[in-house]
Order: sequence, then structure tokens, then C-alpha cells
Amino acid sequence: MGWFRRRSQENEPAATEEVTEAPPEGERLSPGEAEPTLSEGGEVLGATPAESEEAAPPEEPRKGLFRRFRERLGRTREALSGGISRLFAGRRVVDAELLEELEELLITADLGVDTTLQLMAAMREKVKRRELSDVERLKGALAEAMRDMLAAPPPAEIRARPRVVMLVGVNGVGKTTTIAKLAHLDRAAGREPLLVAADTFRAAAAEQLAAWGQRLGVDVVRQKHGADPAAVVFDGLSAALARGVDTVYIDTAGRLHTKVNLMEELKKIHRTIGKKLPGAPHEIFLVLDATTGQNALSQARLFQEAVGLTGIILTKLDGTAKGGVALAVAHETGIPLRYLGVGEDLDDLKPFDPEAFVAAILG
Ligand SMILES: Nc1nc2c(ncn2[C@@H]2O[C@H](COP(=O)(O)OP(=O)(O)OP(=O)(O)O)[C@@H](O)[C@H]2O)c(=O)[nH]1
Ligand SMILES: [Mg+2]
Repeated sequence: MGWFRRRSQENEPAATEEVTEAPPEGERLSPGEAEPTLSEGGEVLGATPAESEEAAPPEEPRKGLFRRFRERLGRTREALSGGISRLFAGRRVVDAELLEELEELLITADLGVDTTLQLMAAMREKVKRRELSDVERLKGALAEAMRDMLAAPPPAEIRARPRVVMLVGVNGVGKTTTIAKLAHLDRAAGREPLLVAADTFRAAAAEQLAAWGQRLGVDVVRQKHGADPAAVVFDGLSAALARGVDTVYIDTAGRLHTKVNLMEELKKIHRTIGKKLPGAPHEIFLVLDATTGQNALSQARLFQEAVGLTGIILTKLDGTAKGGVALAVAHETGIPLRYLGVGEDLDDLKPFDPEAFVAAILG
């Protein structure tokens, strides 16, 4: 693909800073309530620290939110929950044959071999102890094992201001769209974000981010096409400090994790951020497209090696039956899942919550 053809080293010098100004205050989205965390029943589940201080939203909207989330995960639920129901149809006893069929189902639902074996070991142990006398109990035990597997300590609270967040990932996974969604969450929580267009490689990339900035009423720092992304980041952080914003989102170019020179460029961007603002970036999120299935694991490994990751954002869970990959990603990388993308709109990014996720794919 043309996107991967790199320009020569002696390409144009960095252009002067160009800041896409936000529309006047009146046109901005008014800071309202933070995005409520999903819940299955009445209880708010696993709110992130930043959001846990916000007032709890009323019961009905929360139920509606979970219903919508569950709907978006419909294809994965059909593969997993539907598949298990079909497997169990007409059978009352949990025997070795049933367990083998379940194992196969989990592997084909993109949980991966290692993750499936770990879950099945827990199931077999319970069968041995005669704790799973019927299939309903087995389904409940599987849900519990999945929740345990997905559980992670809450993300460390970052008090730095600005909080610098870099998004990385291969082409087309949803980095730029996810930045817009994150900035939208910030605005709703009363935080002021700034977006930095460090994807200077793809011609339309800065325009895409600028369009989101316009829509959100958020400033975007950009330079011309082909500029050194590290220079854009440097300018972006200067602007962020001058304006006293709360968060800075750095949009990087999509890059194949196996291309050494592109990963070196990412390391350079990373170093530049740290030089300009010691301690930054505070978060490095890898964006993974759920529809890519098991390839997500090698992407996670190589991006982790290159820059270190603080979290994973899994996108495009709507419209795929491969949502089970979330379990493989969490289990096999050890990197916490932080957000899930379930659609193309600004509201379609949800803080990751193991309980709500398992309820949506298995319930
Ligand atoms: N259905 C769905 N589409 C999504 C989601 N997240 C992003 N997209 C779509 O995926 C496409 C690519 O999104 P981008 O944000 O441009 O992806 P990117 O990673 O920035 O792409 P490059 O910068 O080219 O590497 C767009 O059409 C988005 O609307 C999601 O959660 N669900
Ligand atoms: Mg992009």
C-alpha cells in the first residue's frame, strides 16, 4: 500500500505551526455529565477513577446504555452465547464430550488456543469437583472465569496536567476516530482537550482530525503534509502548555508493526514527547480492530516492545462475531483493556468493564 512508502530523509523541513482554532464558545458542546459507565442492572460497574467522582446517572438511562451496548455486541453474543445454547440443546449432563465441543467453540469464536485452554482448565476442575452438575451452571461458571480473566486493577490516576495520551496502531484501526471520542468524553466531563495531528504521512489525515476538532469545538495543532511528526508533537505540546489544556491527544500515522523503520519513527516521537514534557506521554494506547482477530496479538507484542503500552482500545466490536478476541488480548498480553469501540459515532466509545462485557457476550 502507498501509505507505507516512506518519503526520503531529506524531505521538506517542518512547516510553521498551524492551529485550527475551535469555533467560538457559543458553538461548543456544553460540558454536561460524563459518559455514564455501563451497567447490567442498577449498579454502576467499574467506573474509571476520573469518572467515579461524577454523580451517578439516573437508573433508566444506564439500563438503556447497557441495552445499546449489548445490541452492538450482538454478533459476538450470537457466536458465543448462541453457540453454547445450541451445544447444550437437549443435554442435561456436563460430560467430557460436551467440554470438548465447548473448547472447540471458544477457539473458533476467536478466544485463541491459550486463552481457551485456561478457561477450560477452570471448567474441568469444577466438573471434577462435581460443582457443575448441569449446563446452566457451566455457563455461569464460564462467565465467572471470563470475568476473572478480564479483571485488571483500575488504571493509575494521572494527576499531571496536561495529561498526554498517544494513540498508536496499524492502519485503519480507528485511532483518529477514537481520539475524537475520547475528546468528546473529556468535554462531557468538563475537561479541555487539545488534538495533535502527528500523522503527517497520509495526505488527508490532518484534515480528518481538524474536521473532528471543528465538530467538537476542540483545537487541533497541525503542520503541513510530510512534516516531521516529532516536530508537530513538539509544537503541539508547546501549544498545550501555553493554553493550559487538561489533555493532549496525539494522533499518529497508521503503521505496520513489522516495519522496523516505522517503529523507529514512533520511538522518536515518543522520545520527543518525553524531552519536551518529562514524564509524558502518560498514556500510550494501542488501538486494535476486533475484526482482525488473532493478528491483534502480534500487533500488541510489537507495539509494546517499541514504545511500551499503558492500555488497549479495542474497536469495531459492532458488526463482528470476533469480539471474543478481547479475552485473548487481555489474557495473552497482560495489557489492560481500557475502552471498547462499538460504532462510528462520538458516543460509541465505552470504558471497558469486564462485568458488562461478559454479560453482553454471554448473557
Ligand atoms: N463500526 C465501527 N467503525 C469504526 C469504529 N472505530 C472506527 N471506525 C471506523 O473505521 C474507519 C477508520 O477509522 P480511522 O479513525 O480513520 O482509523 P485510523 O486508525 O486513524 O486510520 P489511519 O490513520 O489511516 O491509520 C472509519 O471509517 C471509522 O469510522 C468502531 O468502533 N466501529
Ligand atoms: Mg488516523
